Amino acid sequence: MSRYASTSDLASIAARLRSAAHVTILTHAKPDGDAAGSVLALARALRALGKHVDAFFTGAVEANLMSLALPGEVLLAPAVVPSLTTDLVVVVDTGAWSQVEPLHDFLRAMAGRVIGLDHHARGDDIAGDRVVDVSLASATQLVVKLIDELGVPLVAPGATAKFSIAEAVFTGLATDTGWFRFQNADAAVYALAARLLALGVDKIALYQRLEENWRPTRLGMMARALSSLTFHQDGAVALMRISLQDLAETGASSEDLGGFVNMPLAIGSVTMSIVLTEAEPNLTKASFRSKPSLGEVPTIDVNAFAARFGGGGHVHAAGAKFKLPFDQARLEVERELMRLTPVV
Ligand SMILES: [Mn+2]
Repeated sequence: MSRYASTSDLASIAARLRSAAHVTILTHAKPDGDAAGSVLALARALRALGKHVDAFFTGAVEANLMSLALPGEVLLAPAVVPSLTTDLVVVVDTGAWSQVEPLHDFLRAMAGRVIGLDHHARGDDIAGDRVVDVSLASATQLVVKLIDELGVPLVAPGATAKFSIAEAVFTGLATDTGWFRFQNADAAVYALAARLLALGVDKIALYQRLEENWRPTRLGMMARALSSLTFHQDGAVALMRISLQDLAETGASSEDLGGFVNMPLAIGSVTMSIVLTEAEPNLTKASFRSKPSLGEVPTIDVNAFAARFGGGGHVHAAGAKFKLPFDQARLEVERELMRLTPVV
């Protein structure tokens, strides 16, 4: 298995994009703020250069995230199928086949004309030419470097920052760092945030559009999730479960569940949080989060933990899928938790 790493550089990718007339931009299914922000930022930059751009979100998209896009700015796959007549495809914020399932046929057909821009530690060979930088907190940090290489201003002259490249970049930066709280919010993150704020990005308005714009069903489901909480490894690991029955009874949908996995990290003893979500009767999705170590307590590498189940992500945020019924997936996770080096 070849290592998932850069095979190209931003200057070469910028050159390929400059010579393309029609570019298609994709990201992982069920996009988060960084995925959506990366797609929108790159789409806006390439359109500013006069390119014909098909920008796609795939799978269920939170209504909050749709508020980032202007009407008609993005297409929704798989309902809309990407056109094979495009010159180049750019896949942002993922390089894993498992995260672009509805687009496999399209991406295989486009082989050789797919570019990857990612900041994840694990991925596959979707893109022949790719830049992978795991030191970056958000994929939008990488996208903005490419846009700077292309020479496109982050806010068009005379325009406001709303619906600008800058706003899309800020969205990825803010959401992938937990609004600048996580360990990955380093000096480079704050420096880029300062640049974007100086361009007029309205962080309060953006926070309200993205984080304070939920339906009541989210809180109903939150109550369910919290009541399912169990503790493992002497209280160091918190596990929550969300079943199809919970979703049916609260009227919530998967779009209402974003960020739940972070809630148990508010508990002092908890260094790792897990949410298991029953997506289908034989498909369970797991989200893993861990807290950075402050000294005595070792950090749990959830990327390595997720890898035991064929998943992956980052040291402090990762995911995995189980083609198993809900209770069996939970048993698998609990069994692996027993093998975790004790953390107290
Ligand atoms: Mn990301």
